[in-house]
Amino acid sequence: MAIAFTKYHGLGNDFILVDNRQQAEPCITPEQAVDWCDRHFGIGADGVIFALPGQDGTDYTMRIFNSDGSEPEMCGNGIRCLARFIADLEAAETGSPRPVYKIHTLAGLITPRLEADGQITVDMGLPRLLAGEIPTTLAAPEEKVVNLPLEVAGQTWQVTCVSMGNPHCITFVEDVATIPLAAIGPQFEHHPAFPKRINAEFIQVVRPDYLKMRVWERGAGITLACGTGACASLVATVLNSKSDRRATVELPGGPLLIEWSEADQHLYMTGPAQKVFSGTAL
Ligand code: ZDP
Repeated sequence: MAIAFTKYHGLGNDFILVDNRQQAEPCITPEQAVDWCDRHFGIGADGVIFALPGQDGTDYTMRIFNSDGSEPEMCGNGIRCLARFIADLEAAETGSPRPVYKIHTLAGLITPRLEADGQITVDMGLPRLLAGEIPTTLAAPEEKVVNLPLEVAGQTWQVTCVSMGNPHCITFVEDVATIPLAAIGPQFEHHPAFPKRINAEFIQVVRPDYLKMRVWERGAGITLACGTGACASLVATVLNSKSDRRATVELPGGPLLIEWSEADQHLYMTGPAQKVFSGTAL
């Protein structure tokens, strides 16, 4: 069956967007998503994102399949792409897209806002810090995991764990450029301490308001950017008294501005989302 799609990226984290507003379930299977994401035999992307009808009073629902077919709870760069995609759909249909959308996700309500300068700011909600919420067995379920030792690849790493709806494990390093990410990333992802696997971020604190990050993503491997990972990393740097509550996080694909609000304790992420091309998958 021919299915129309549009490809977008947020800082090189690229997604195939599908207008799935006619039905509540994604119109392709996880197995098809794996084929679509293949960079040689398919369209090529880090994931497939579906714009579904809203629920619980929201405007739309977002679901996403990673490039390995697994389904994450949330996706920060992806929801900026979704907001741009919806705005493009609404502009074509009504001529006047709304600037703010309430999006239902498996991580709860997420609210992207289109800014006048073309950037998108997303209210990413509250971080979750308890080991049971991550989930991880590195501490008792009601305890936080801040600067605790984890054995990976014959080395002891001091890690901090944060959930943005999806699970993240953050490690501070002197120099992100020298981390053997392709070798150690899978060993973090599949470590038995993480029953739902993990996204692994490596952070170099350049200044309290400027962090450098590299990421190994659960279900997608090395990617150029990870919005939930940048938010989780800012929370981890604050918990370790290494950064301000507002910082630029520089990813291989470019910078995101992240703020952990004092007022409502939500994470706010500002960054771009760009359309690349539209097509039909056969
Ligand atoms: O949690 C996971 O399985 C991630 N691979 C989801 C995707 C995260 C993403 N890169 C982001 O920007 O938050 C899309």
